[in-house]
Amino acid sequence: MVKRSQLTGLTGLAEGGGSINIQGEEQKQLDVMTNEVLKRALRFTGKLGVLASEEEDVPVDVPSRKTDVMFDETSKYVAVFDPLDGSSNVDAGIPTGTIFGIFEHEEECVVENSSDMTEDEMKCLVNTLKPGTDLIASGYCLYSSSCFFVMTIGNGVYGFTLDENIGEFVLSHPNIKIPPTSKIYSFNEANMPQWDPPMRSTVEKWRLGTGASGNQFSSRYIGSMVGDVHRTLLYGGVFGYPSDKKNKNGKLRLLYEGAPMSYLMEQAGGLSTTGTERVLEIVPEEVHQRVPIVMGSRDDVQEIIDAYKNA
Ligand code: P6P
Repeated sequence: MVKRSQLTGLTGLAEGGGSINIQGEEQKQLDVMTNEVLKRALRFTGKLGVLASEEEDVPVDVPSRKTDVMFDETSKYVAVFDPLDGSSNVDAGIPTGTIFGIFEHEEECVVENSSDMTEDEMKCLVNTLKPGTDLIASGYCLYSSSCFFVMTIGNGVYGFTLDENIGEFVLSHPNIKIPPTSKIYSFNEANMPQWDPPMRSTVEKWRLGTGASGNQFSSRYIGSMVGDVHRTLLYGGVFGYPSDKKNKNGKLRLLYEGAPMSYLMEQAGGLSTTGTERVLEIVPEEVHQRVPIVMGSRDDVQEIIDAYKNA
């Protein structure tokens, strides 16, 4: 859908701009459609108890299908996802991606109709949403020069590439490990004057080649988290959206962007921090809460952590 969107009129805003999601962002047509595709595919598994999406105001309880022979009450999961992260880039053909995380689903939230939930039902569904340390799987799909599928189930990071000739994802990166040090930082540098001093001073050193590694860094930033994270995993580097004066919690969402990507990063031997705490340990209080994130090559992210500690 993404690849052909230029030809099928699927670029541009949903409902001519009238569709605003809970983030207060104008939804693209593809935001809405990819969200539906993902919900339908996940429902079809019969294994899903709850899902939370960037494009859904509140978590959606997936009605049990007792009649379905595949249905198995005990193996319900919670899926959290951003169906098309970086969608504002689609119209220009810049890489975008889907980010997902999977949790076990213990809480039994019987929600008749998730559009008019009671306070308790809402609390129950939000309780279903756990810290990143509870993730049992996470990953992303990157729609770029190739279509990549990168995932972890807690025992390393595996990367697949879609072979369109056979319509299958082929294991192309059997064991992704991020280089411990790097020469690439990946931030929206326009926000640098607003960053916390430890963040600003460290990146200024990297620019001058006077940081801990002595490496002269270069800047790479495509404004699409999945593409920036994929390059960081393969080449090494430090990607992030740190806290700044305007946005104390940065811009990225904890549940379906920060935590799933942090799980991958740690599984690949990297680190992911807010500057002062490990992203995976943050317990969500609100489905769409934002989190400051600096993730990537272990030694370089450690330099940021140390700078915050010393400050
Ligand atoms: P900015 C895309 O909108 C996104 O959520 C991430 O994919 C990306 O890393 C970030 O926002 C880009 O934000 O403010 O630098 O354009």
